[in-house]
Amino acid sequence: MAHRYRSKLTWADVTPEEVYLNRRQLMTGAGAIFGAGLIGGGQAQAQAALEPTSYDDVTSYNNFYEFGTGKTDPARYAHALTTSPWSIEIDGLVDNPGTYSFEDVVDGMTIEERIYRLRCVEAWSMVVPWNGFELADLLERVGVQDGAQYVSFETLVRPEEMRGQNRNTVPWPYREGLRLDEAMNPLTLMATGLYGRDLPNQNGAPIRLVVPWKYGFKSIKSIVRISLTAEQPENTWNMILPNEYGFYANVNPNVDHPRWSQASHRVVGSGLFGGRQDTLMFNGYEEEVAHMYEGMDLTVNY
Ligand SMILES: Nc1nc2c(c(=O)[nH]1)N[C@H]1C(S)=C(S)[C@@H](COP(=O)(O)O)O[C@H]1N2
Ligand SMILES: [Mo]
Repeated sequence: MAHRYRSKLTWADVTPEEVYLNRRQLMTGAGAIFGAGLIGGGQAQAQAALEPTSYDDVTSYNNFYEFGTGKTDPARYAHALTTSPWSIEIDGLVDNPGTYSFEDVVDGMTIEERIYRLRCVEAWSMVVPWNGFELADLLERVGVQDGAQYVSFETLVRPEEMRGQNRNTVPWPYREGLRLDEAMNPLTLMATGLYGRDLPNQNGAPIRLVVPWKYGFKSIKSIVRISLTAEQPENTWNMILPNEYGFYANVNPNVDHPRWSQASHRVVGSGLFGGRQDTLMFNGYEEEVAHMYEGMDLTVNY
């Protein structure tokens, strides 16, 4: 496979700063570490000062309306979900459409660790060490046809196991979408685990999307359908509240939500540097993704 620039945080970036700086001094060519890091210069320093959100917080403070609207509902009720067997329908403008088992999808994929900040539109954030593969690798395997311009995703509908689906809080299935170039961006991950373990049900087992430069609602969980389309697909929060949530949902500290500021966020958990943090353009991933939005008015395409 052709070499592709892979940009990711490493454990070094999220180790408490003092430990990290000591480790750096022991390494030769330490500059390369920062150079290969997520973002350069002063922002890299800010990233280095982060520590990953604890496993407990990542798995007990969740949004997953299929199990209820409370932050602790998913951890309480998602165990009821059967995640094996699991199949994913891949259809639309692809060379090899079909129903793939979870095992088929993961087989042959390179599972890597990606430590990403997740920024919810509700103005809180976490740092999560995900395990997964690039969506681009899956799309290349199924063969994207000419004319495909978007990718849409759907979550499972199974009210017997997903108790929140017995209420019409959102129109089921939960759905999301990306422009094809966004889907092919090397940062876009299909996550199958976190902290080196299988994905807990409350985090979207057995497979979910992670798009770190977009608000968390784009990162759809427990995916059962992926479609390649010519038209821009619908996405759940835009369907419900179009004036508050757009299709793009790029993290942007300069475009406030109609009901609250997006300039800063609360860091979930009691980490070393917990508290509030300034929100960065594209959630800190500007270097990797800003080129995709050149010429677009991000206050219109919010
Ligand atoms: N199917 C589905 N996916 C979903 C959601 C949801 O309610 N249903 N919530 C989204 C929101 S708002 C956020 S912030 C993230 C939270 O991911 P986490 O619980 O793993 O931190 O999942 C997103 N994916
Ligand atoms: Mo969210």
